Amino acid sequence: MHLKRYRRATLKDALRAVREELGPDALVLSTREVTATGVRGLMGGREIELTAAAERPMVPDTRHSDPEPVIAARRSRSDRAIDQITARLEAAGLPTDLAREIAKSHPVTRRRGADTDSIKETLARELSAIVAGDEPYAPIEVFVGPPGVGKTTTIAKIAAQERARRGQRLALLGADGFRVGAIEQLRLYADILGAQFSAARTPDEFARALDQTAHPLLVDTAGRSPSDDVAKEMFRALGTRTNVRTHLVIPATTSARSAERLFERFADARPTRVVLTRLDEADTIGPLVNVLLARQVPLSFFGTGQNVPVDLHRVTAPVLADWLMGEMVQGAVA
Ligand SMILES: Nc1nc2c(ncn2[C@@H]2O[C@H](COP(=O)(O)OP(=O)(O)OP(=O)(O)O)[C@@H](O)[C@H]2O)c(=O)[nH]1
Ligand SMILES: [Mg+2]
Repeated sequence: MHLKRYRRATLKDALRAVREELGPDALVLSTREVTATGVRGLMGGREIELTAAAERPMVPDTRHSDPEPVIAARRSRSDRAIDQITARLEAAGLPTDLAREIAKSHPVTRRRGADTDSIKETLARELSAIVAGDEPYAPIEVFVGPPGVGKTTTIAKIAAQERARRGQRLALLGADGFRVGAIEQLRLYADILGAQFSAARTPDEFARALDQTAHPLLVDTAGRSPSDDVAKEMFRALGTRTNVRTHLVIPATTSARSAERLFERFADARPTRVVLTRLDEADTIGPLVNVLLARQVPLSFFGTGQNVPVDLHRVTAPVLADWLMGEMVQGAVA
């Protein structure tokens, strides 16, 4: 659809110009009387402004060069502005379709020459569904995920930050009783922090520990799939409780496909949050954002390095937007 605006002395003149340029099928969208341009306008002269639309491209008019910007041109300027924002978001690693959707939701009046801050505001707004924010702890917070992704480290960072910030001591439960040293690592952190610690090696011990340990309780699990019999029973014990929030811990370097597989593998654990670790090693988290949006699972924490406790951040909308636009958060903001 091609739009063009005409200004002529009379309606008849304007209609003739439309027919000559856009053909007999052109559609007149609006007409109005306006102050004439130039000297005639200064003398109080009036003229007709007519807007018309046609299916076919406009024929260049060499007889009457219209000084008014045409609406079609204005449209394409807006498209170009969307293209530019899309390109910025793609450069940040967001998949093209998602980048374009977000660019389109950028306020129309701020599209041209959009600065990074305004793009971050739009990102923060559009991605709020996958941000857990500064929510209070559930009585039982469980961390599951494949081996070596940073479950124990994440728990230690959370407990240490809470201790430092609010003097709150979160209790720790090690349900990873199958590997020598696995529980000891968590026990050591609990000792340092003066936190209550318990360990569970069997599903019975696990159920007892969930009831008897103080809350909020952070639960570390074995880095194995819940399809293992013992882990399965433990997850079943958790599934019967309403006071549990389960976080799936995934390295930020995971591909979208692998993340999908992890969600399937840990489906029994019913994760309702995702912790991304190793952001310090990832170029972008754009593809994972897409997976989380599709599943509507919010991000709870970002792990940004090996240092306990500073390399952990609660995921708020501005924090997520900062990371996506390549502006990393420094220091603890949990
Ligand atoms: N670079 C980087 N390393 C991390 C991060 N989080 C954890 N690590 C490191 O990853 C390694 C494994 O961390 P753990 O916390 O033991 O991982 P886990 O998931 O508990 O491992 P398993 O108990 O064996 O399943 C350690 O060397 C951590 O220091 C992170 O955000 N960035
Ligand atoms: Mg561990």
